Amino acid sequence: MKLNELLGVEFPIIQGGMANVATGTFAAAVSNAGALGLIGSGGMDADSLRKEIQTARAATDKPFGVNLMLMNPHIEDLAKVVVEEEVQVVTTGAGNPGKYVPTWKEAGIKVFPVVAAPILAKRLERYGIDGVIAEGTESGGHVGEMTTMALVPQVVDAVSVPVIAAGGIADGRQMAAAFALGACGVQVGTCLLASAECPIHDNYKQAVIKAGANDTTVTGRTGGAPVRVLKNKMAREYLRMEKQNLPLEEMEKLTLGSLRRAVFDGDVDTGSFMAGQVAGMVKEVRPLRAIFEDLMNGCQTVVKGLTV
Ligand code: TUI
Repeated sequence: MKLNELLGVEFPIIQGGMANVATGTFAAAVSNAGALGLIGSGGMDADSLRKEIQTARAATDKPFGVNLMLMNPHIEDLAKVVVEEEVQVVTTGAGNPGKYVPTWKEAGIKVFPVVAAPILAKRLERYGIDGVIAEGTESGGHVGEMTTMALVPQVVDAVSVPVIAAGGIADGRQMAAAFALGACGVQVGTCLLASAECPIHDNYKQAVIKAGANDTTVTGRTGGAPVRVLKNKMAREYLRMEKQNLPLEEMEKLTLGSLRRAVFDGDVDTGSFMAGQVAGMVKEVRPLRAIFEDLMNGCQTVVKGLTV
């Protein structure tokens, strides 16, 4: 099954759920550029999600979806809003969405949970999900342990629904590799942070552009919520506190509101600049359409030119 046909979009590309970044306006811009846009509801409550869905609907006649971050304190309400607002696609992250899936499926929503291990993919298949997004630890934000290279084929072998690869994908070579691993499409986030349409502070875009191959790190491993961010003063301080085994509450003071400080204030010292390992490949701010066309054309060129 072709992912673009399954979703009713031009390219087999889904935008990552990026909390505080992916507004209704941004999701609509992604959909208008030919991929599947998602509203990142990670930092939202029910009213703000409803508003963003209405904004997206007014800005595009193409399909778009909502990403639900399962650690969101308002998750029960948000799970109802996507039904009431007749959202076409839901992706989930940072947990097991099993208990919500039957209601979403009854409402005709296409459901694609993000998983970081094959076991959860297998469990969720029984609930009637439409596909699964296998996200490797290369990605930005909340991450699992497995790499995309090891994870995707093992998820492909574990389930019979379509698999979408995520984590470490920013150009046509990586997109081609995802197809070679058995995926039917890709999810990208980091390479969209530096899009012209992305509504983040310019300091965030510049930090992604300036980042080199070794400039991300994972904070929060000790507390059980590992998050990949660009190295900065905040990240270094957090890692230092983790090494000292300081109490979780002390470290949480440091991260409280830190994603918002990055996205809205561009605070280069105390912000959490979530980004994946491919940040080192992102060199300039470009329009969404150009980013998607390059991914797609690059992928096709690579596939045609393979010699083994
Ligand atoms: O969810 C993400 N990426 C995110 S969420 C987020 S907001 C946040 N902010 C601060 C701390 C934590 C989160 C920023 N980035 N990606 C999808 C993803 N899901 N990655 C890993 C997982 C995952 C992990 C465990 C999915 C399921 C899971 O299951 C555990 C279980 O219950 O079986």
